[in-house]
Formats: sequence, C-alpha cells, structure tokens
Amino acid sequence: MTNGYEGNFDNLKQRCSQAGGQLASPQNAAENAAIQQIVVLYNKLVFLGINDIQTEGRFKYLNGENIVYSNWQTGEPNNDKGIEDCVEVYSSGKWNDKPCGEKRLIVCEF
Ligand code: GN1
Ligand code: CA
Repeated sequence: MTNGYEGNFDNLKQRCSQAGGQLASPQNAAENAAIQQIVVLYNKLVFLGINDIQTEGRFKYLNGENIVYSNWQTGEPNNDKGIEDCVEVYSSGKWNDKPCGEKRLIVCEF
C-alpha cells in the first residue's frame, strides 16, 4: 500500500519499517503488477526494496538475499554515471536503476 509519501530510499525504508512492514519487494509478475497499478494511479514512480549497494550489479532484497524476479527495462540496469544502486518502477511496470537519493513514492508491503 501507499500513503502518498515521497522520499529518498532511506526515508522510504524507514517509513515502511516504522509502520511494521517493508518497502515493496515484488517476487513475481503478479506482485509487480500490483505495484505498477499504484504507479499509474498516483502518476508517480516508486522505489522498490531492492538495491545493489553492497556489490555493484548484484541486486538484493533488504534481507540481503539475491533477487528471484526482475522486470528490467531494456538496457537496464546501466548504473548510469556509476551511481545507480536503487530500483524505480515505471508506469509500464518495467524497472530502472536510479540514484538512491532521488525522491520516489512509497509502497510498503505487510
Ligand atoms: C537516465 O538521463 P540519462 O539518459 O543519462 C537515468 C538512467 C536511465 C536512463 C534511461 C540520473 O539517464 O537511470 O537508465 O535515463 N539517469 C538518471 O534512458 O536519471
Ligand atoms: Ca538506470
């Protein structure tokens, strides 16, 4: 779910955690489609609970496990300028790696 809050990756992670959930981390196409619906409804891109902060190119969930599902846009992840460790979702449902300091819509899962 979302409450419309927008913030950087750390802000979003913290907010979901405080609410007793975690930043949405889709593990299959159905879960990704649910997040895509929110992106379309709010007309705002979201950050997922997935990043490659620890090891460049190895995207993981917040619990440190390697991702089992991805939906990258063609040509992504490209680690543009060497500073893209977070993952945003476009209205198409496709993913792009993006700097974690950007502000995106929150979507928590419980
Ligand atoms: C953006 O602006 P550009 O094309 O250099 C984006 C990347 C995307 C790319 C997709 C900082 O890069 O994450 O992969 O578009 N970088 C930023 O075309 O927004
Ligand atoms: Ca990118």
